[in-house]
Amino acid sequence: MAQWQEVSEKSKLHPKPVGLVLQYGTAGFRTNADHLDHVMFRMGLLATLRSINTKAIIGVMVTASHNPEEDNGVKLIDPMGEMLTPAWEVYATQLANAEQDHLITVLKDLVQKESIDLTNQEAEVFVGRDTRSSSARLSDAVLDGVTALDGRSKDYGLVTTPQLHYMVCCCNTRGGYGKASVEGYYSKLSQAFIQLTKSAPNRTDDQKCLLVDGANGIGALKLREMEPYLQGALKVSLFCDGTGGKLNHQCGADFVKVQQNSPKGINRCCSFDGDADRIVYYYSDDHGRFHLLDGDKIATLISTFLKELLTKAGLDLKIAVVQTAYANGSSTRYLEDTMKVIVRCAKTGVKHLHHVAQEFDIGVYFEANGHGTVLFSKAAEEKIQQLCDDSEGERQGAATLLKNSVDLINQTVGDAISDMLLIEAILAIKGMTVQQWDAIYTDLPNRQLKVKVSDRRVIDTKDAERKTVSPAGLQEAIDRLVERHQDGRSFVRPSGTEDVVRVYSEAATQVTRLLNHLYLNQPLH
Ligand code: NG1
Ligand code: ZN
Repeated sequence: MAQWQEVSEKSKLHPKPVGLVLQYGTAGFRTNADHLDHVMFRMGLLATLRSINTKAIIGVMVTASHNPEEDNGVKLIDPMGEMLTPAWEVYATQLANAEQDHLITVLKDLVQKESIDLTNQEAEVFVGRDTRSSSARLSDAVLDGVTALDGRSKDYGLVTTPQLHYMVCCCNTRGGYGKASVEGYYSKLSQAFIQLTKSAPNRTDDQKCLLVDGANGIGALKLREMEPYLQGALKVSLFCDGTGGKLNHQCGADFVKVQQNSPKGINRCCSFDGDADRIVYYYSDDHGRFHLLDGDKIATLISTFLKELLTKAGLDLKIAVVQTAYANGSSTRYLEDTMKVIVRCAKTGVKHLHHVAQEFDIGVYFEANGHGTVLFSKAAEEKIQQLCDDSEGERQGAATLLKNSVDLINQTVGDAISDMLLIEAILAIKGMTVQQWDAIYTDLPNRQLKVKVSDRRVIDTKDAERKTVSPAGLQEAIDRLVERHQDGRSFVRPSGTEDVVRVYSEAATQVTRLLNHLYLNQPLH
């Protein structure tokens, strides 16, 4: 077939380095930008086939998120704005690793397995990219892949990851989710934010101003574009805005979360990551001590707010919070015991959390690192709308706040800009300072580190990665250590994005055994 001939010819312009093996991991492909040209071309091909297969628009985002500037990566977006379905992740890996002379065979196999009819089929792919210097040429390679299979493409250029998810969802729902343009995105979110904050008419200037660390990336650029739409309802002071510093270097959500340190000594502030799908908040207290409000604190604030509104509105909707093993034990305890909300634990990676959150009327999901959002079931959205129309007084007020929250939230994926606006609105409506928010519960002291081992795949886990099943004896050894500490909890798991094993532990105190031995006369063993 002439089509395969063309793909074969064009693929020679994007040659695969012989022997290079990559995997479509937790967040797509990620590695040094110099090794990705062939992967991008092939993901253009894959997205086109997926588009024919689903009869819908598919998205391709070129970014390596919080990784260093030298890296890059790519992830595919499925029709409703969600992450690529797992079965196709396997195809993505096969396609990326096929040696040059096997590429067509692998493609034909896929076409056959998925019964894709290549004759007279329309395909459309949306492409977006972050601000990395390599991203423009790599997104051109994606576009080449789409063209090679006669697909149509729309290049959105520089956009945040969540913005591209939003575009895909808007178009596939024929405008049902919003207008598929950056202006549409800014208008929808800004209007919802302005409506929400009308419920807090006495906001002080202090409450209206927020410092934002843009990680020297796309989030900074887009937030600046969005400011006029907010009509002064939020005054953003951007730093690490890409005008001087390097992407994600000593700034951004991952740096702040992992180093537990702020890029500057500051009051209420938040940090995005390199593609603006993560956010963390923080402040320094009077003693200059740094306080982090991570994804767990964000999930707590949002779920508390929503639950209170449900009660006021008299709406009987099932709300749950979905976390991962990295959620601080204090947050889980507070949510279950004090807030009385259902808490579920999912495997690391937002696609797993997203999936679990879909089981509830309202599913709030956040990874501790600040990646998350809220999902509302169709039925929940309809009930909220109905109450807005049919009720009055306090019930209608609560229903309207819920409706505006739905509009402000990007339900397709975690979105730093949308999350930030929601948090700012909640703080304003509740008249809460960042310090009061922080005081809802106190994090258990915790540590996270990574260990290089020769083969991380020897570690196998169960129970949402909280227990190991192999190698033999490892779990027992962890259990023996953990049981010696009050509120102790620890787990190890192989990373899905780096060639390392991650180790996490937390306990009621961080006093070392040596100090216990010296001062409390406890045994050292
Ligand atoms: P891995 O490398 O599998 O731990 C990391 C993050 C995830 C998620 C992905 C994708 C931690 C401990 N892990 O996954 O939460 O965000 O990257 O970016 O932060
Ligand atoms: Zn990211």
